[in-house]
Amino acid sequence: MLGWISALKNGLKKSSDKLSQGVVSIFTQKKIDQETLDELEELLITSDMGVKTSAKIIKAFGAQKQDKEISSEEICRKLADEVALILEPCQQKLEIDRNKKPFVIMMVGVNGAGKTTTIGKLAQKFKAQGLRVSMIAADTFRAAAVEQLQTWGERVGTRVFCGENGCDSAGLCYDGLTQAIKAQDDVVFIDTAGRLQNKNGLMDELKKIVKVIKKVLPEAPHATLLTLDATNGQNALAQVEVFKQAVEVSGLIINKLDGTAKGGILVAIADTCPTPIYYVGVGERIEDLQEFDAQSFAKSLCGVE
Ligand SMILES: Nc1nc2c(ncn2[C@@H]2O[C@H](COP(=O)(O)OP(=O)(O)OP(=O)(O)O)[C@@H](O)[C@H]2O)c(=O)[nH]1
Ligand SMILES: [Mg+2]
Repeated sequence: MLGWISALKNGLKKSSDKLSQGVVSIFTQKKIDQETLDELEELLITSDMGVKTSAKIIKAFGAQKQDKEISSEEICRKLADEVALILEPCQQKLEIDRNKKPFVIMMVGVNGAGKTTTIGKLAQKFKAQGLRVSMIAADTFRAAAVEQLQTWGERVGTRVFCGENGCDSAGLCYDGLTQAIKAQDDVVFIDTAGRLQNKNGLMDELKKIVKVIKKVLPEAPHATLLTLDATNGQNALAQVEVFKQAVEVSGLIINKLDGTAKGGILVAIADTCPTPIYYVGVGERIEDLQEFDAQSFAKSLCGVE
C-alpha cells in the first residue's frame, strides 16, 4: 500500500473503528430495513457528521432499501461512496501562484488548532519544491509562540521575522512583508495568534492585520488558511462560519484526525458549509500532513479498502 494511504488509514483508525464496528453491530440481520436505517443514522450523527448530513446520507441509503442480505462490508462501501460524493467538491489544491511574489499565506484558527505546526510542515514541503520561504511570527502575545516558530524555521531552514514581545502584530506584518519583498521570497507565512471565534476584539484584530498587509501588497494575503482541530467536532463548523465572516477564508486544514473518532466532521463541513479542504493532519510528522483526497478519505473513514 502507498505510504500516505496507510498513514491516512492509521490516522483515521479511531473514526473508522467506530463506524465499521457500529455497522457490524447494527446489521446483525444483514438487511436494510427501517430499524437498521434509524440505527445507522444515529451512528453517523455520533460520528460527527451532523444531523442534517446524516439524514441526507440515510435518505440515499433508504432509496436502495432491499430485502436481500447484504454484508456489513458492503454497507461500509456504500457509505464510503455517499461520503465521497459529499466530499468531492471540497477537494482542491492549494496552488502557489509564482506570479505573486511573495505569495502571502495567512494562517488563522482557534488556540491549539495546529497553525504553527502546519506552517512548519508546509514550509518544508514548499522548500523541497525549490521555493524561497519565510515566516512572520505575528503571534506577539506569547514569547513561547515566537520560539516555537523559530524552532520550525531552524529545522526547515527558513528566515523567521519577529518583533518585541507584545508589539503590534499588524505593524510587525507590515515590516516583515517589506523585508520579504526585499529578500525576494516566493512564499511568506504569517503565523497569527490563536483566537476563539466568540472573542470579537481578537477577530477585529485579524481584520486589522489584513488591512495593514494590503498596504504593502494590495492583493495579499493570497491565501488565508483556517486550521481546525478535528477533536472539536461540531464546534469546528461554528468556527468555519465565524472566521469566514471576519476574513476571506480560502481553504481549510483539518488537523488531529488521528486523535479522535470525530472524523465525520469533514462530511458535515463539506455538506453544510462548503469550503475547499486543502490538507488533513493525521499525526505530528511532516508526512502526516496530507493533501486532501475525497475518495481516499471516504474509504479510510469508513474502513474499506
Ligand atoms: N496528533 C496530532 N497532533 C497535531 C496535529 N497537528 C498539530 N498537532 C499538535 O497540536 C499541538 C498544537 O499545535 P500548534 O501548531 O502549536 O497550534 P497553534 O494553532 O499554533 O496553537 P496556538 O498558537 O496556541 O493558537 C502541537 O503539540 C502539535 O504538535 C495532528 O494532525 N495530529
Ligand atoms: Mg501557534
